Amino acid sequence: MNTPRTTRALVRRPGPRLDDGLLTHLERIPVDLALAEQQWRSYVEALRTEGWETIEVPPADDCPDAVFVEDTVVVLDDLAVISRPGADERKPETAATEATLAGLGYRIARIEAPGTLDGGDVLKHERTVWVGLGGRTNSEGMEQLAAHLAPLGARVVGVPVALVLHLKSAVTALPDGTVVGFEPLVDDPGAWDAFLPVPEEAGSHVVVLDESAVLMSTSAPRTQALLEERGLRVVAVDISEFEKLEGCVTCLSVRLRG
Ligand code: CIR
Repeated sequence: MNTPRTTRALVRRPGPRLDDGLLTHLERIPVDLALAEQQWRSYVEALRTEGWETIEVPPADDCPDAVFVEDTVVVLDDLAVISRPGADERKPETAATEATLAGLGYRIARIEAPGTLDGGDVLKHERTVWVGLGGRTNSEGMEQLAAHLAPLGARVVGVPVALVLHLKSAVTALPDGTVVGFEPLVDDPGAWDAFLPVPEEAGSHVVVLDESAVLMSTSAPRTQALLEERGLRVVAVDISEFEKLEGCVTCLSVRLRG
């Protein structure tokens, strides 16, 4: 891209209790904390290399899952909708995200009880916002999000999520809006007009870097090749320690545009 970009991303460094992170669908495998810290630094460095300014949300060392900062907020234009995580252990994570975004000048809205919503359940492409309804996000949370986003012209669509933790554990969108997912773990592949099956679970997870590039995990080499054949440039990072905790590349940042 030749035009200057004003893209920023929130990140949050892993804390000392990372190994106590919640698990829903996976058996626990011990996390190597030093390796996780190194992988996190490489992830942040990859974003920076791609032209993203990274902004750290202050750490929440009492919250093992705080590194998965995506779950604490949904940002559209100048509005930050602070989430209300479905897992009680994660509810304290949102305060510092809110303070950080307020400090950056974002308007703040909040998901309130009895609504619950994790940012990982929210997939956006242009003005369409799909919300995964499953273990973490309920219909009250989705309706509150829809009310906050409606003035910005966004259309919210609910989709079921039962086979994985979050909607974005199952599907994400390529820069052109094509939704990618590993079909055995997608509850309703028919929910999207343009759906591209990928051959690996981790291939479902892409972070859009720009119109022609995505960030992915090194755990999905066959999907990487598939996307490169489609003309995309793929930046691959090793996030094995976060994958042990049901995390993926999307969960580790919140992209802010504009
Ligand atoms: C959790 O269960 O909440 C964390 N161990 C993993 C969260 C991953 N976040 C995401 O998919 N957006």
